[in-house]
Amino acid sequence: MAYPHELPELGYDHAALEPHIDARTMEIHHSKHHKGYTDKLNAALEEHKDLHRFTGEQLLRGFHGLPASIQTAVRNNGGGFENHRLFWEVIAPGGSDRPAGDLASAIEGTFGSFDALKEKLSAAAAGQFGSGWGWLTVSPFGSLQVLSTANQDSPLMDGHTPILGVDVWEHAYYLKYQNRRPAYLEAFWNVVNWDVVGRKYSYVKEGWIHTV
Ligand code: MN3
Repeated sequence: MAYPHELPELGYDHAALEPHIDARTMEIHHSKHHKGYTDKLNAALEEHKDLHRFTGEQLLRGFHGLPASIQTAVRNNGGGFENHRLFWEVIAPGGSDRPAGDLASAIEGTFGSFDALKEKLSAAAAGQFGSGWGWLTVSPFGSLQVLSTANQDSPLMDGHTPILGVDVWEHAYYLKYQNRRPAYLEAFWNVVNWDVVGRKYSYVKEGWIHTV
């Protein structure tokens, strides 16, 4: 039973990503915004008992087969629930500050270099009009891809598995960076935990439907 979906623990202090992401932003982002998506997802699913056994990831992967009456709620709040869950994991303190092993090779093969990937993902995230996310995904065909989505749309809805995401809603950076989204994106690279991203890449490549 995946329902009721639970707000995941951060697993680290709100201040752990200072000075790049400030403690107050982390606190509000996790305990208010992410909690809000979680609660609204549960409220929307309450009457849909047949969907209670599915995880957020499964609901999003099967999005186009959901009853029309619940699609908007799953898209917005299920997306918000899963997107933030991934986000807290990939910015967890510790871990390597650059990709290694198979992921490093795949990044070099696909984008030319690690720096080229950073540039491409930053540009996608900076160029996302309004609220949304920038992503590094494994496409349905196994290749690495950079893309952006609007609002809380998840790459899972289109068969991609996100292994790295950056939240570019203003609530993710406004207190410290105000309107300077590019400055936030520059700081973001200092907090990415490449051990986590590499582990996710390995799971996907091994054909797992991961929820790590
Ligand atoms: Mn957010």
